[in-house]
Amino acid sequence: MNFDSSDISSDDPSDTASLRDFGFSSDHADSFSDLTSHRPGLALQPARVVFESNEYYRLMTSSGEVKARLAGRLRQGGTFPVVGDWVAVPASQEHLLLVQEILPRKTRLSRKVPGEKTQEQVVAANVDTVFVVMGLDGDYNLRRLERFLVMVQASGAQPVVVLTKADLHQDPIGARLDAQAVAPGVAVWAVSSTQGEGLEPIRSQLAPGLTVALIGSSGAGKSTLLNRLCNAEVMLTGAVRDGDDRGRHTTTHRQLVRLPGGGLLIDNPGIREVQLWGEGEDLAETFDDLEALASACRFRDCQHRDEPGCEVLAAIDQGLLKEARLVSWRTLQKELRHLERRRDVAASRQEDRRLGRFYKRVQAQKKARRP
Ligand SMILES: Nc1nc2c(ncn2[C@@H]2O[C@H](COP(=O)(O)OP(=O)(O)OP(=O)(O)O)[C@@H](O)[C@H]2O)c(=O)[nH]1
Ligand SMILES: [Mg+2]
Ligand SMILES: [Zn+2]
Repeated sequence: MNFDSSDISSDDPSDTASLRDFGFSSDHADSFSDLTSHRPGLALQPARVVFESNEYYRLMTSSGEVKARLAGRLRQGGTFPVVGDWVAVPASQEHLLLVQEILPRKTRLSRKVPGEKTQEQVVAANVDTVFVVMGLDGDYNLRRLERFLVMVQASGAQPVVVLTKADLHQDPIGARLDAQAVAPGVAVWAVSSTQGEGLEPIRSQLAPGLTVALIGSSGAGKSTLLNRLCNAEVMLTGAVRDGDDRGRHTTTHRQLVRLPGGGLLIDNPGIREVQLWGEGEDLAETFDDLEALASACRFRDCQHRDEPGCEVLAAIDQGLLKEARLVSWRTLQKELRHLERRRDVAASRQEDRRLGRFYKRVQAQKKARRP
């Protein structure tokens, strides 16, 4: 199927109108044409991944939802589609389609896989905005909030902080101000999803076709917020544990839901422990206040420990900057540097293995040529 951007303005509602509702743009149409032009024999159509669980996918196509799995070629290459991805699948009516191509991602929300492995896990793709959802109960933790913000900054999407359970907090306004202090330049909202309070700024943010992902700990109230914005029980929700307010990992798959107003919301399972996947520079925006101070320190390589003329320490002394924020910045910087080193090692190991295979092949060819 030849699919170019002029098709987007087609009046035929059975054609691309529904894809446009799911965020399909002329850029996507162009990359779809590029990607599929080298496979002329196969009639392909664009589709968006709206559900993923154990390599089983549901895709939105111009003629509705279809079920899909991954073509062997993609699996062998280790490339897996995630919710939010635009993909190419056969334009057929089969019961189960095989995903043939993944279109280049505009943004990718990633973290390091849990455990020791130095490997990226893409959580969601082609996300415009990420709501970092945090409950104003035992879940409220500014250091974890900073971590989530760095994760979003590294993705290329716009972060927004949504503090839920405002009805459970004695001073939600104070909590919101404290959160704002660690999120310079980021919108911070406090809401009660159960009572339906404070949701207006969120609703107005969710423009038709805009993709928003929800991330946060288990029990933060991501699915409850989604249900409230949908005015329907789309996702299951589950009570948090007494004592520590931790959730029970109620949501176990990722899903993209279209809201009545046209916005697109991706619900995710709760993140147990945010391990970053990014680079040192990804700290710059989240720690904009601190980095601005640091650039005015007398020494360019100031460590902000006890050096004379240190603007960071001066700001802490004057009560303009919390020391905890400096500690947090150091911790995250150390973690990202460590990750960069591990990634270099992993890349050189991969290169060694590639060379190893190459030499083996050469040896085998030599042997075969010997009389
Ligand atoms: N009081 C109050 N409770 C809320 C609010 N939002 C969510 N909850 C409750 O918090 C609990 C957890 O909510 P969920 O929406 O399941 O949390 P989640 O973030 O989706 O959790 P996982 O799916 O495990 O990641 C449920 O009992 C909700 O009723 C709120 O604004 N106020
Ligand atoms: Mg949930
Ligand atoms: Zn300094």
